[in-house]
Amino acid sequence: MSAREKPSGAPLVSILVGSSSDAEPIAACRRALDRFGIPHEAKVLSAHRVPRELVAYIETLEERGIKLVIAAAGMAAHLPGVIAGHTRLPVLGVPLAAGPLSGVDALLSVAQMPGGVPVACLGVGSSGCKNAAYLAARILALHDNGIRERLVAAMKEDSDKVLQSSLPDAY
Ligand code: RP5
Repeated sequence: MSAREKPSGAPLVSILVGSSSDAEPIAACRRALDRFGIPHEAKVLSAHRVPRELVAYIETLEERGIKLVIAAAGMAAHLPGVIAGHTRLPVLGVPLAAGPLSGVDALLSVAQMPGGVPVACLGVGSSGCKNAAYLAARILALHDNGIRERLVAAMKEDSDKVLQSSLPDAY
């Protein structure tokens, strides 16, 4: 499947962000999921601004066949933790660099979950969003050969790119 082609079928991954202002970093996640052929849906739902609507949405996930959730938010980023409190699906949390603390606030909020309510915390920003997609692919590949094959191919492409790269002669 080409990087631009949208995977078809019922969504396996739900992507949630806290605000439409999070669109740019989360695009890296969506592109990587497309590359792995993983159908996904993406929504804006804030744990602070629309808490009731968020919970109502989380309650639909399992019955619709969603296998895991990727949740990204900035500032006092409670979105991944609140989701983890309302579902038994794995939650991958991405802290985003929004506001005056450039993501340190969100990093601590997403990483420091109390025992028994796990959120797998990725790095801050776009690279964390991209890694959330790669981690989702690794998890889904355990039971899906198609995803496993596309993941292996993508990892090979990534490695080849490094091996074919070089530094310019002038420095
Ligand atoms: C968080 O607050 C969002 O995830 C976003 O990263 C940040 C700022 O949101 P806006 O004020 O731009 O809507 O909830």
